[in-house]
Amino acid sequence: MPVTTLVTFSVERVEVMDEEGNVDESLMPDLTPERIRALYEIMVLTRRFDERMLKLQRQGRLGTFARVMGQEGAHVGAAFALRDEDWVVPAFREAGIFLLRGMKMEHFLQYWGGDERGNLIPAGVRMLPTAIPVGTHMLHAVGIGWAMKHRGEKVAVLTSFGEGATSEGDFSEAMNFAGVFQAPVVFLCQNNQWAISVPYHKQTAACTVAQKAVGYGMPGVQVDGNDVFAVYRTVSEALERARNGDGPSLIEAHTYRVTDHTTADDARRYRSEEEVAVWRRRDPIARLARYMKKNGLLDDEGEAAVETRADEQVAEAVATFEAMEPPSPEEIFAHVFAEITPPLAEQRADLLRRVGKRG
Ligand SMILES: Cc1ncc(C[n+]2csc(CCOP(=O)(O)OP(=O)(O)O)c2C)c(N)n1
Repeated sequence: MPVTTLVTFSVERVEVMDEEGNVDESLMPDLTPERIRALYEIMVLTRRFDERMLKLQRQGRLGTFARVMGQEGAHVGAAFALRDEDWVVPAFREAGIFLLRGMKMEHFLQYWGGDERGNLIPAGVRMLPTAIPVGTHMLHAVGIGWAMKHRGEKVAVLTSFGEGATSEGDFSEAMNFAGVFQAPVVFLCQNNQWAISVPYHKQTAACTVAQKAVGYGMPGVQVDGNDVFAVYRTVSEALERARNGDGPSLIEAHTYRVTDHTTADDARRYRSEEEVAVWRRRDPIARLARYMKKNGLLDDEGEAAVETRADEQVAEAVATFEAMEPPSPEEIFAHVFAEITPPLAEQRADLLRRVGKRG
């Protein structure tokens, strides 16, 4: 009996733009200068928002925040490939997706300020709210994709998550179901190499996340996640395949979390400054700006104007957020379950008693 090879696989990595902003024209996605400027603006807005969130938290004006600095190329680049009728199901480190898809910045601030009412998605926007439980939302994405398929809508679902989420059973269930039922889902793993203090090599023995696609019968590819053109190109192709009924894909955006896990973390305790410095030099926004300057799409003055506009927008949203009425003690408990559970009812009564005492 001979031994035969049943399956062999290889994993491709896509890069379009180098760190100096030079592109491989043969791989360059079809983006007009206006679209490239719009992409740059939303990435800068995401960055300036992110920086302001840290300051607000440090000043005691915000609960916490999962910063996205350095990951704008990965998640903004991916969401930029969506059409309005497509769905997006993000996790918690995708501020740029929320801003791009029309979530009001003040509501996003309200959510991270601890007020769940800020998690309401505007009517008509095909997006699910922030999902803090790691990995659970990938199943929701597959459910939506399957429903869209049954309804005959030619749309795709993009869901994003960290590499830590791939160790959850939910990831396997979502990938398997999507593969078997050919759900139109694009799984985008923002592999930022750290799940809080757990490094990639302790998360998985696989040398890429992309190769996990093989086991579920779908294509998997790695892209340079700090190269926004590579991300946009790869995600666009995968979304198109999904819309055309050609099934799901897994895309690993290889990137790095240059800041702490959240404002409650201190990453200096578990990783070296040298490692971070290497990735800071690969900054996705600086790289795109270099490309744009070389190609006459941006100059120093334009760059400063984009930053000023972003800062103004953020300042306005912060002012609106800080003028909002906090929720009443009753409202804090209102939307947790359809019917309030006995322990929650007890906590609510306790809080009302305390507030009453204070008043
Ligand atoms: C089910 C669940 N387990 C644990 C946590 C605590 N937790 C929050 S983020 C995180 C790490 C997530 O890492 P990864 O998926 O790589 O995403 P990243 O934070 O790097 O963006 C953990 C363990 C959680 N929120 N949900």
